[in-house]
Amino acid sequence: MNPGFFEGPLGEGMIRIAREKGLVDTAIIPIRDFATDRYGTTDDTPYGGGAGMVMKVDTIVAAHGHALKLAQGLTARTLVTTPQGRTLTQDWARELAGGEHLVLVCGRYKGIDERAIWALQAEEVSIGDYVLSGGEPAALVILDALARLQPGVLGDAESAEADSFSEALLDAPVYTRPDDFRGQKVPEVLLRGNHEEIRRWRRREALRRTRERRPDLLSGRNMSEEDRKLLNEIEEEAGS
Ligand code: 6GU
Repeated sequence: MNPGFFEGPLGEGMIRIAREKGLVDTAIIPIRDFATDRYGTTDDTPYGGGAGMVMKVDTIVAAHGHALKLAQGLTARTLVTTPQGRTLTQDWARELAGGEHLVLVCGRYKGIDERAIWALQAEEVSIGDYVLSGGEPAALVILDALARLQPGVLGDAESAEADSFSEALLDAPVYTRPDDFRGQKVPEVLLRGNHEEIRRWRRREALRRTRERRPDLLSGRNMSEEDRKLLNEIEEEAGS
């Protein structure tokens, strides 16, 4: 793992705000510090041959032991980043954010010795169906997703918003000044200032986008009377 990778991102944006408010505490543990030889070896060639290197189980277990010591008795959960893992979702993020302490082990592309998963009692996490060269960017993604869910990190308005994503709908489009950009106009309804009309419009556009871009999010869903009605209107429009 490359500790320098984290310096910039931890000092910016949402994660920085959460840390400054004392709502999130982070520690970067360079795995190399726990190498068992004097050359700082953290990986080795795979048994059975093949390309790439595999992270050594003894090193990982030692570094993990240190991470648990830093947790000072808090209940810790361990995640290992890997494209083979369970995909992170907002539901899982919410569950993880509610935990006391998280240890994130950044795997490298070829992976870590399988025995480390069991030794650490770890869960494997992926952030999507594509391959990163290392788990570090994935760890930052996970950290951002969890930091913004800590109570007090977001303002009230935003956190109410965050709750609305628990509905797993895509957002309606948003606009700001000017109301006419090279002939592209902001939808009238947003300029009129009728709040009930705006709420309904946003709901309709959220449903429309979700239907167009992520129909999978709508399929297994309990729909309110209003949503059903709006979706019917959308479907009639689309059909005609
Ligand atoms: Cl968590 N790690 C790596 N190396 N690649 C990934 C990933 C994680 N999630 C998607 N691709």
